Amino acid sequence: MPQVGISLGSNLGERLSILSAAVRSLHRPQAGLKLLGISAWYETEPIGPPQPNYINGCILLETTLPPERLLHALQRRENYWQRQRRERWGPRTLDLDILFYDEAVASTEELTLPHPRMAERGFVLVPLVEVAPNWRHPLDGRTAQQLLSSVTIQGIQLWQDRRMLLHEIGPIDLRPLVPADFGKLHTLALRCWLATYQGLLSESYIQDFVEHAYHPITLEQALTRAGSAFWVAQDSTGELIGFAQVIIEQRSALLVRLYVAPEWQGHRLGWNLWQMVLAKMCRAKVTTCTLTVLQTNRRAIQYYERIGFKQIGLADGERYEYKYTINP
Ligand code: A4P
Ligand code: MG
Repeated sequence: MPQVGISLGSNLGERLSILSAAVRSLHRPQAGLKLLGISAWYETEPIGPPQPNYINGCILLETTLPPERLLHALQRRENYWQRQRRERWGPRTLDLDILFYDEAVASTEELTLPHPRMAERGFVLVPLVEVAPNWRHPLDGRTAQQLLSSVTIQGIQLWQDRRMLLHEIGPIDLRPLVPADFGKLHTLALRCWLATYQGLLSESYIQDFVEHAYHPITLEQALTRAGSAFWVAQDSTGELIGFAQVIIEQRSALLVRLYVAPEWQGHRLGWNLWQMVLAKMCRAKVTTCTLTVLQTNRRAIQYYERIGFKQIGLADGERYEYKYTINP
């Protein structure tokens, strides 16, 4: 099956969550798109007119789509992020370029292969060598690694070192909660609560609370409440492994819950889930997200602070209030 290198870039909005949502959306084995590799993310100084710094990265895909159809699939994803095309090389929420399609050479009005400017650009080649070091440029004969050694890498800095491993990102899907999930969600919530609040709340309190908060009637209300968005994450076998709910009112959102199955903690699912939720809020033009957390829940506090929430005060019930400001 053909292998393609794709370069990703963003310099507007919540750059990282847009990019990681784009990467996830490009792993669709049934639709002929399979992720083979993901690079680290780099922050790069802009080439072209003055504009904010970019985050860039590369992925390697295996695909059954012919080149033009792949290009259209990428353009639909750019459009989803309200990509505006005002000036050439101007700022954008998402740019997806096909760097190469195997060793194909093509030049039509729509598509040039390999990408005509890839060999000059450090922000393309630095991440590319992580996923396809031995790919050989069909016109110039050099490998990606050799191309990299002849460009400057000034202005390119590692932004997120830990690569998103395929087994973590590929099979995970975030989708809206539906009533058929209620039973499974109740079981998962109880496991999450017991793991999270062990030693902080009594077991009988936790059981009563979950019984009520994850009762089908309460969940039905959560689904139908104005502005409420409730998502579940599932693995490739369809098992629920995380969930999140936000209530959006105009430009603000309240993060009501964000939980990851205990056996998935430490696997970056919490981070990925948050990035997915953030991407949804960003699309809904939300500018701030708040939450409250029990003062004794050190683990959750550490987690929220690590992902960028700032404490803004106290809330009822011995809780802290936290706020996250979303990039416009
Ligand atoms: N097109 C032709 N070949 C391809 C291909 N291999 N992949 C056509 C994707 N598209 C291809 O692209 C314009 C047209 O190119 C498309 O309609 C498609 O039919 P576009 O994405 O609408 O516009 P663009 O991206 O502004 O144009 P261009 O010329 O592709 O820009 P570049 O070269 O991608 O540069 N600085 C940093 N640090 N990081 C960046 O990521 N990106 C750019 C954009 C400028 N400066 C940057 C970065
Ligand atoms: Mg482009």
